[in-house]
Amino acid sequence: MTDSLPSSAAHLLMVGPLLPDLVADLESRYHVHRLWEAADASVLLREHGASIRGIATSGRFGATRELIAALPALEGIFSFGVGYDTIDLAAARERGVVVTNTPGVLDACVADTALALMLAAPRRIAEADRFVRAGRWPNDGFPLGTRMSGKRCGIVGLGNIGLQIARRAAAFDMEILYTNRKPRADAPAEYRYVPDIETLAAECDFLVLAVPGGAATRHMVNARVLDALGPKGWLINIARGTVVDEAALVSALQGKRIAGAGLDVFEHEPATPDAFNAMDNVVLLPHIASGTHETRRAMADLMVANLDGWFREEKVLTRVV
Ligand code: 8YV
Repeated sequence: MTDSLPSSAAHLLMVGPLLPDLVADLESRYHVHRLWEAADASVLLREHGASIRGIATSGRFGATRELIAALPALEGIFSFGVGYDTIDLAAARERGVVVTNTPGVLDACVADTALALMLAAPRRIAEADRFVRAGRWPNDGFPLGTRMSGKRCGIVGLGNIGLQIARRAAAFDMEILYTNRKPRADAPAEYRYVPDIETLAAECDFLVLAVPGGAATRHMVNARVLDALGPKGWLINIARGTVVDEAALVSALQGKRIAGAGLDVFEHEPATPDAFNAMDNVVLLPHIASGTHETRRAMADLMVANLDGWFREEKVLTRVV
């Protein structure tokens, strides 16, 4: 907390560490209380809870009903990230608390990451890198990969990120299929709508997840969907780990019932199943889809604009609730 700020500056509770530049920005404008650094969170909440008007958080740290209830003066929850499945929206609504996220600015980088995984897994890019570094090239042959371009790309959730994935995949001469709550009227006519995920999995080579997390999509990819994807199908997840029944995925991979996977998100991240470590047909990323200097800066700017907008004139740019 910076003492040189005017006492009229709003008090914010930061749930977990955010981008250092963003933290510095926020600390120059607001009285920031760092929840994750408190030796005892309940002591911090007892001492400062009554003066806290905003929560600064991210998709990773969220905001629970319990936390919202501990802050009687709370006006807004401002999240760094587009996904808000870890924020208790019902609790926010009940309290009349505004919730904002950072949509739009990260679509391109998240879609880029989906394509990176779609190339890396079947073309064995990460495995090939390990092969060269291990000094094996002079003595061993490297196995052939599987072609990605020209195959069928099945997108689950044709939102803004899904659309950007589709555009990129189309540039790789892929046929685009998608499932969504309903067909997207503004989607190019050549994108084929499939009413359910199991049929989509059966008809595509790459099943690419781009739906929001939360109760409605939990374990949408289960053993049946994976079996429909089949031994030549690849699962790509840049959405949320909870969308996939991870135990079923491990079992499908172990039984070679799908070809492989490219994963940026995990059901219990940052923990990942040990079984993945022995699988060369699985590419693992530590939830970095939006992790570029440019995109994280744009997300930070949008989050600050929401915060400043709210505390100056009760106006926000990207409201969820
Ligand atoms: C961020 C994300 O890494 O936007 C999201 O929903 O998952 C990512 O962009 C995350 O919000 C930061 O924790």
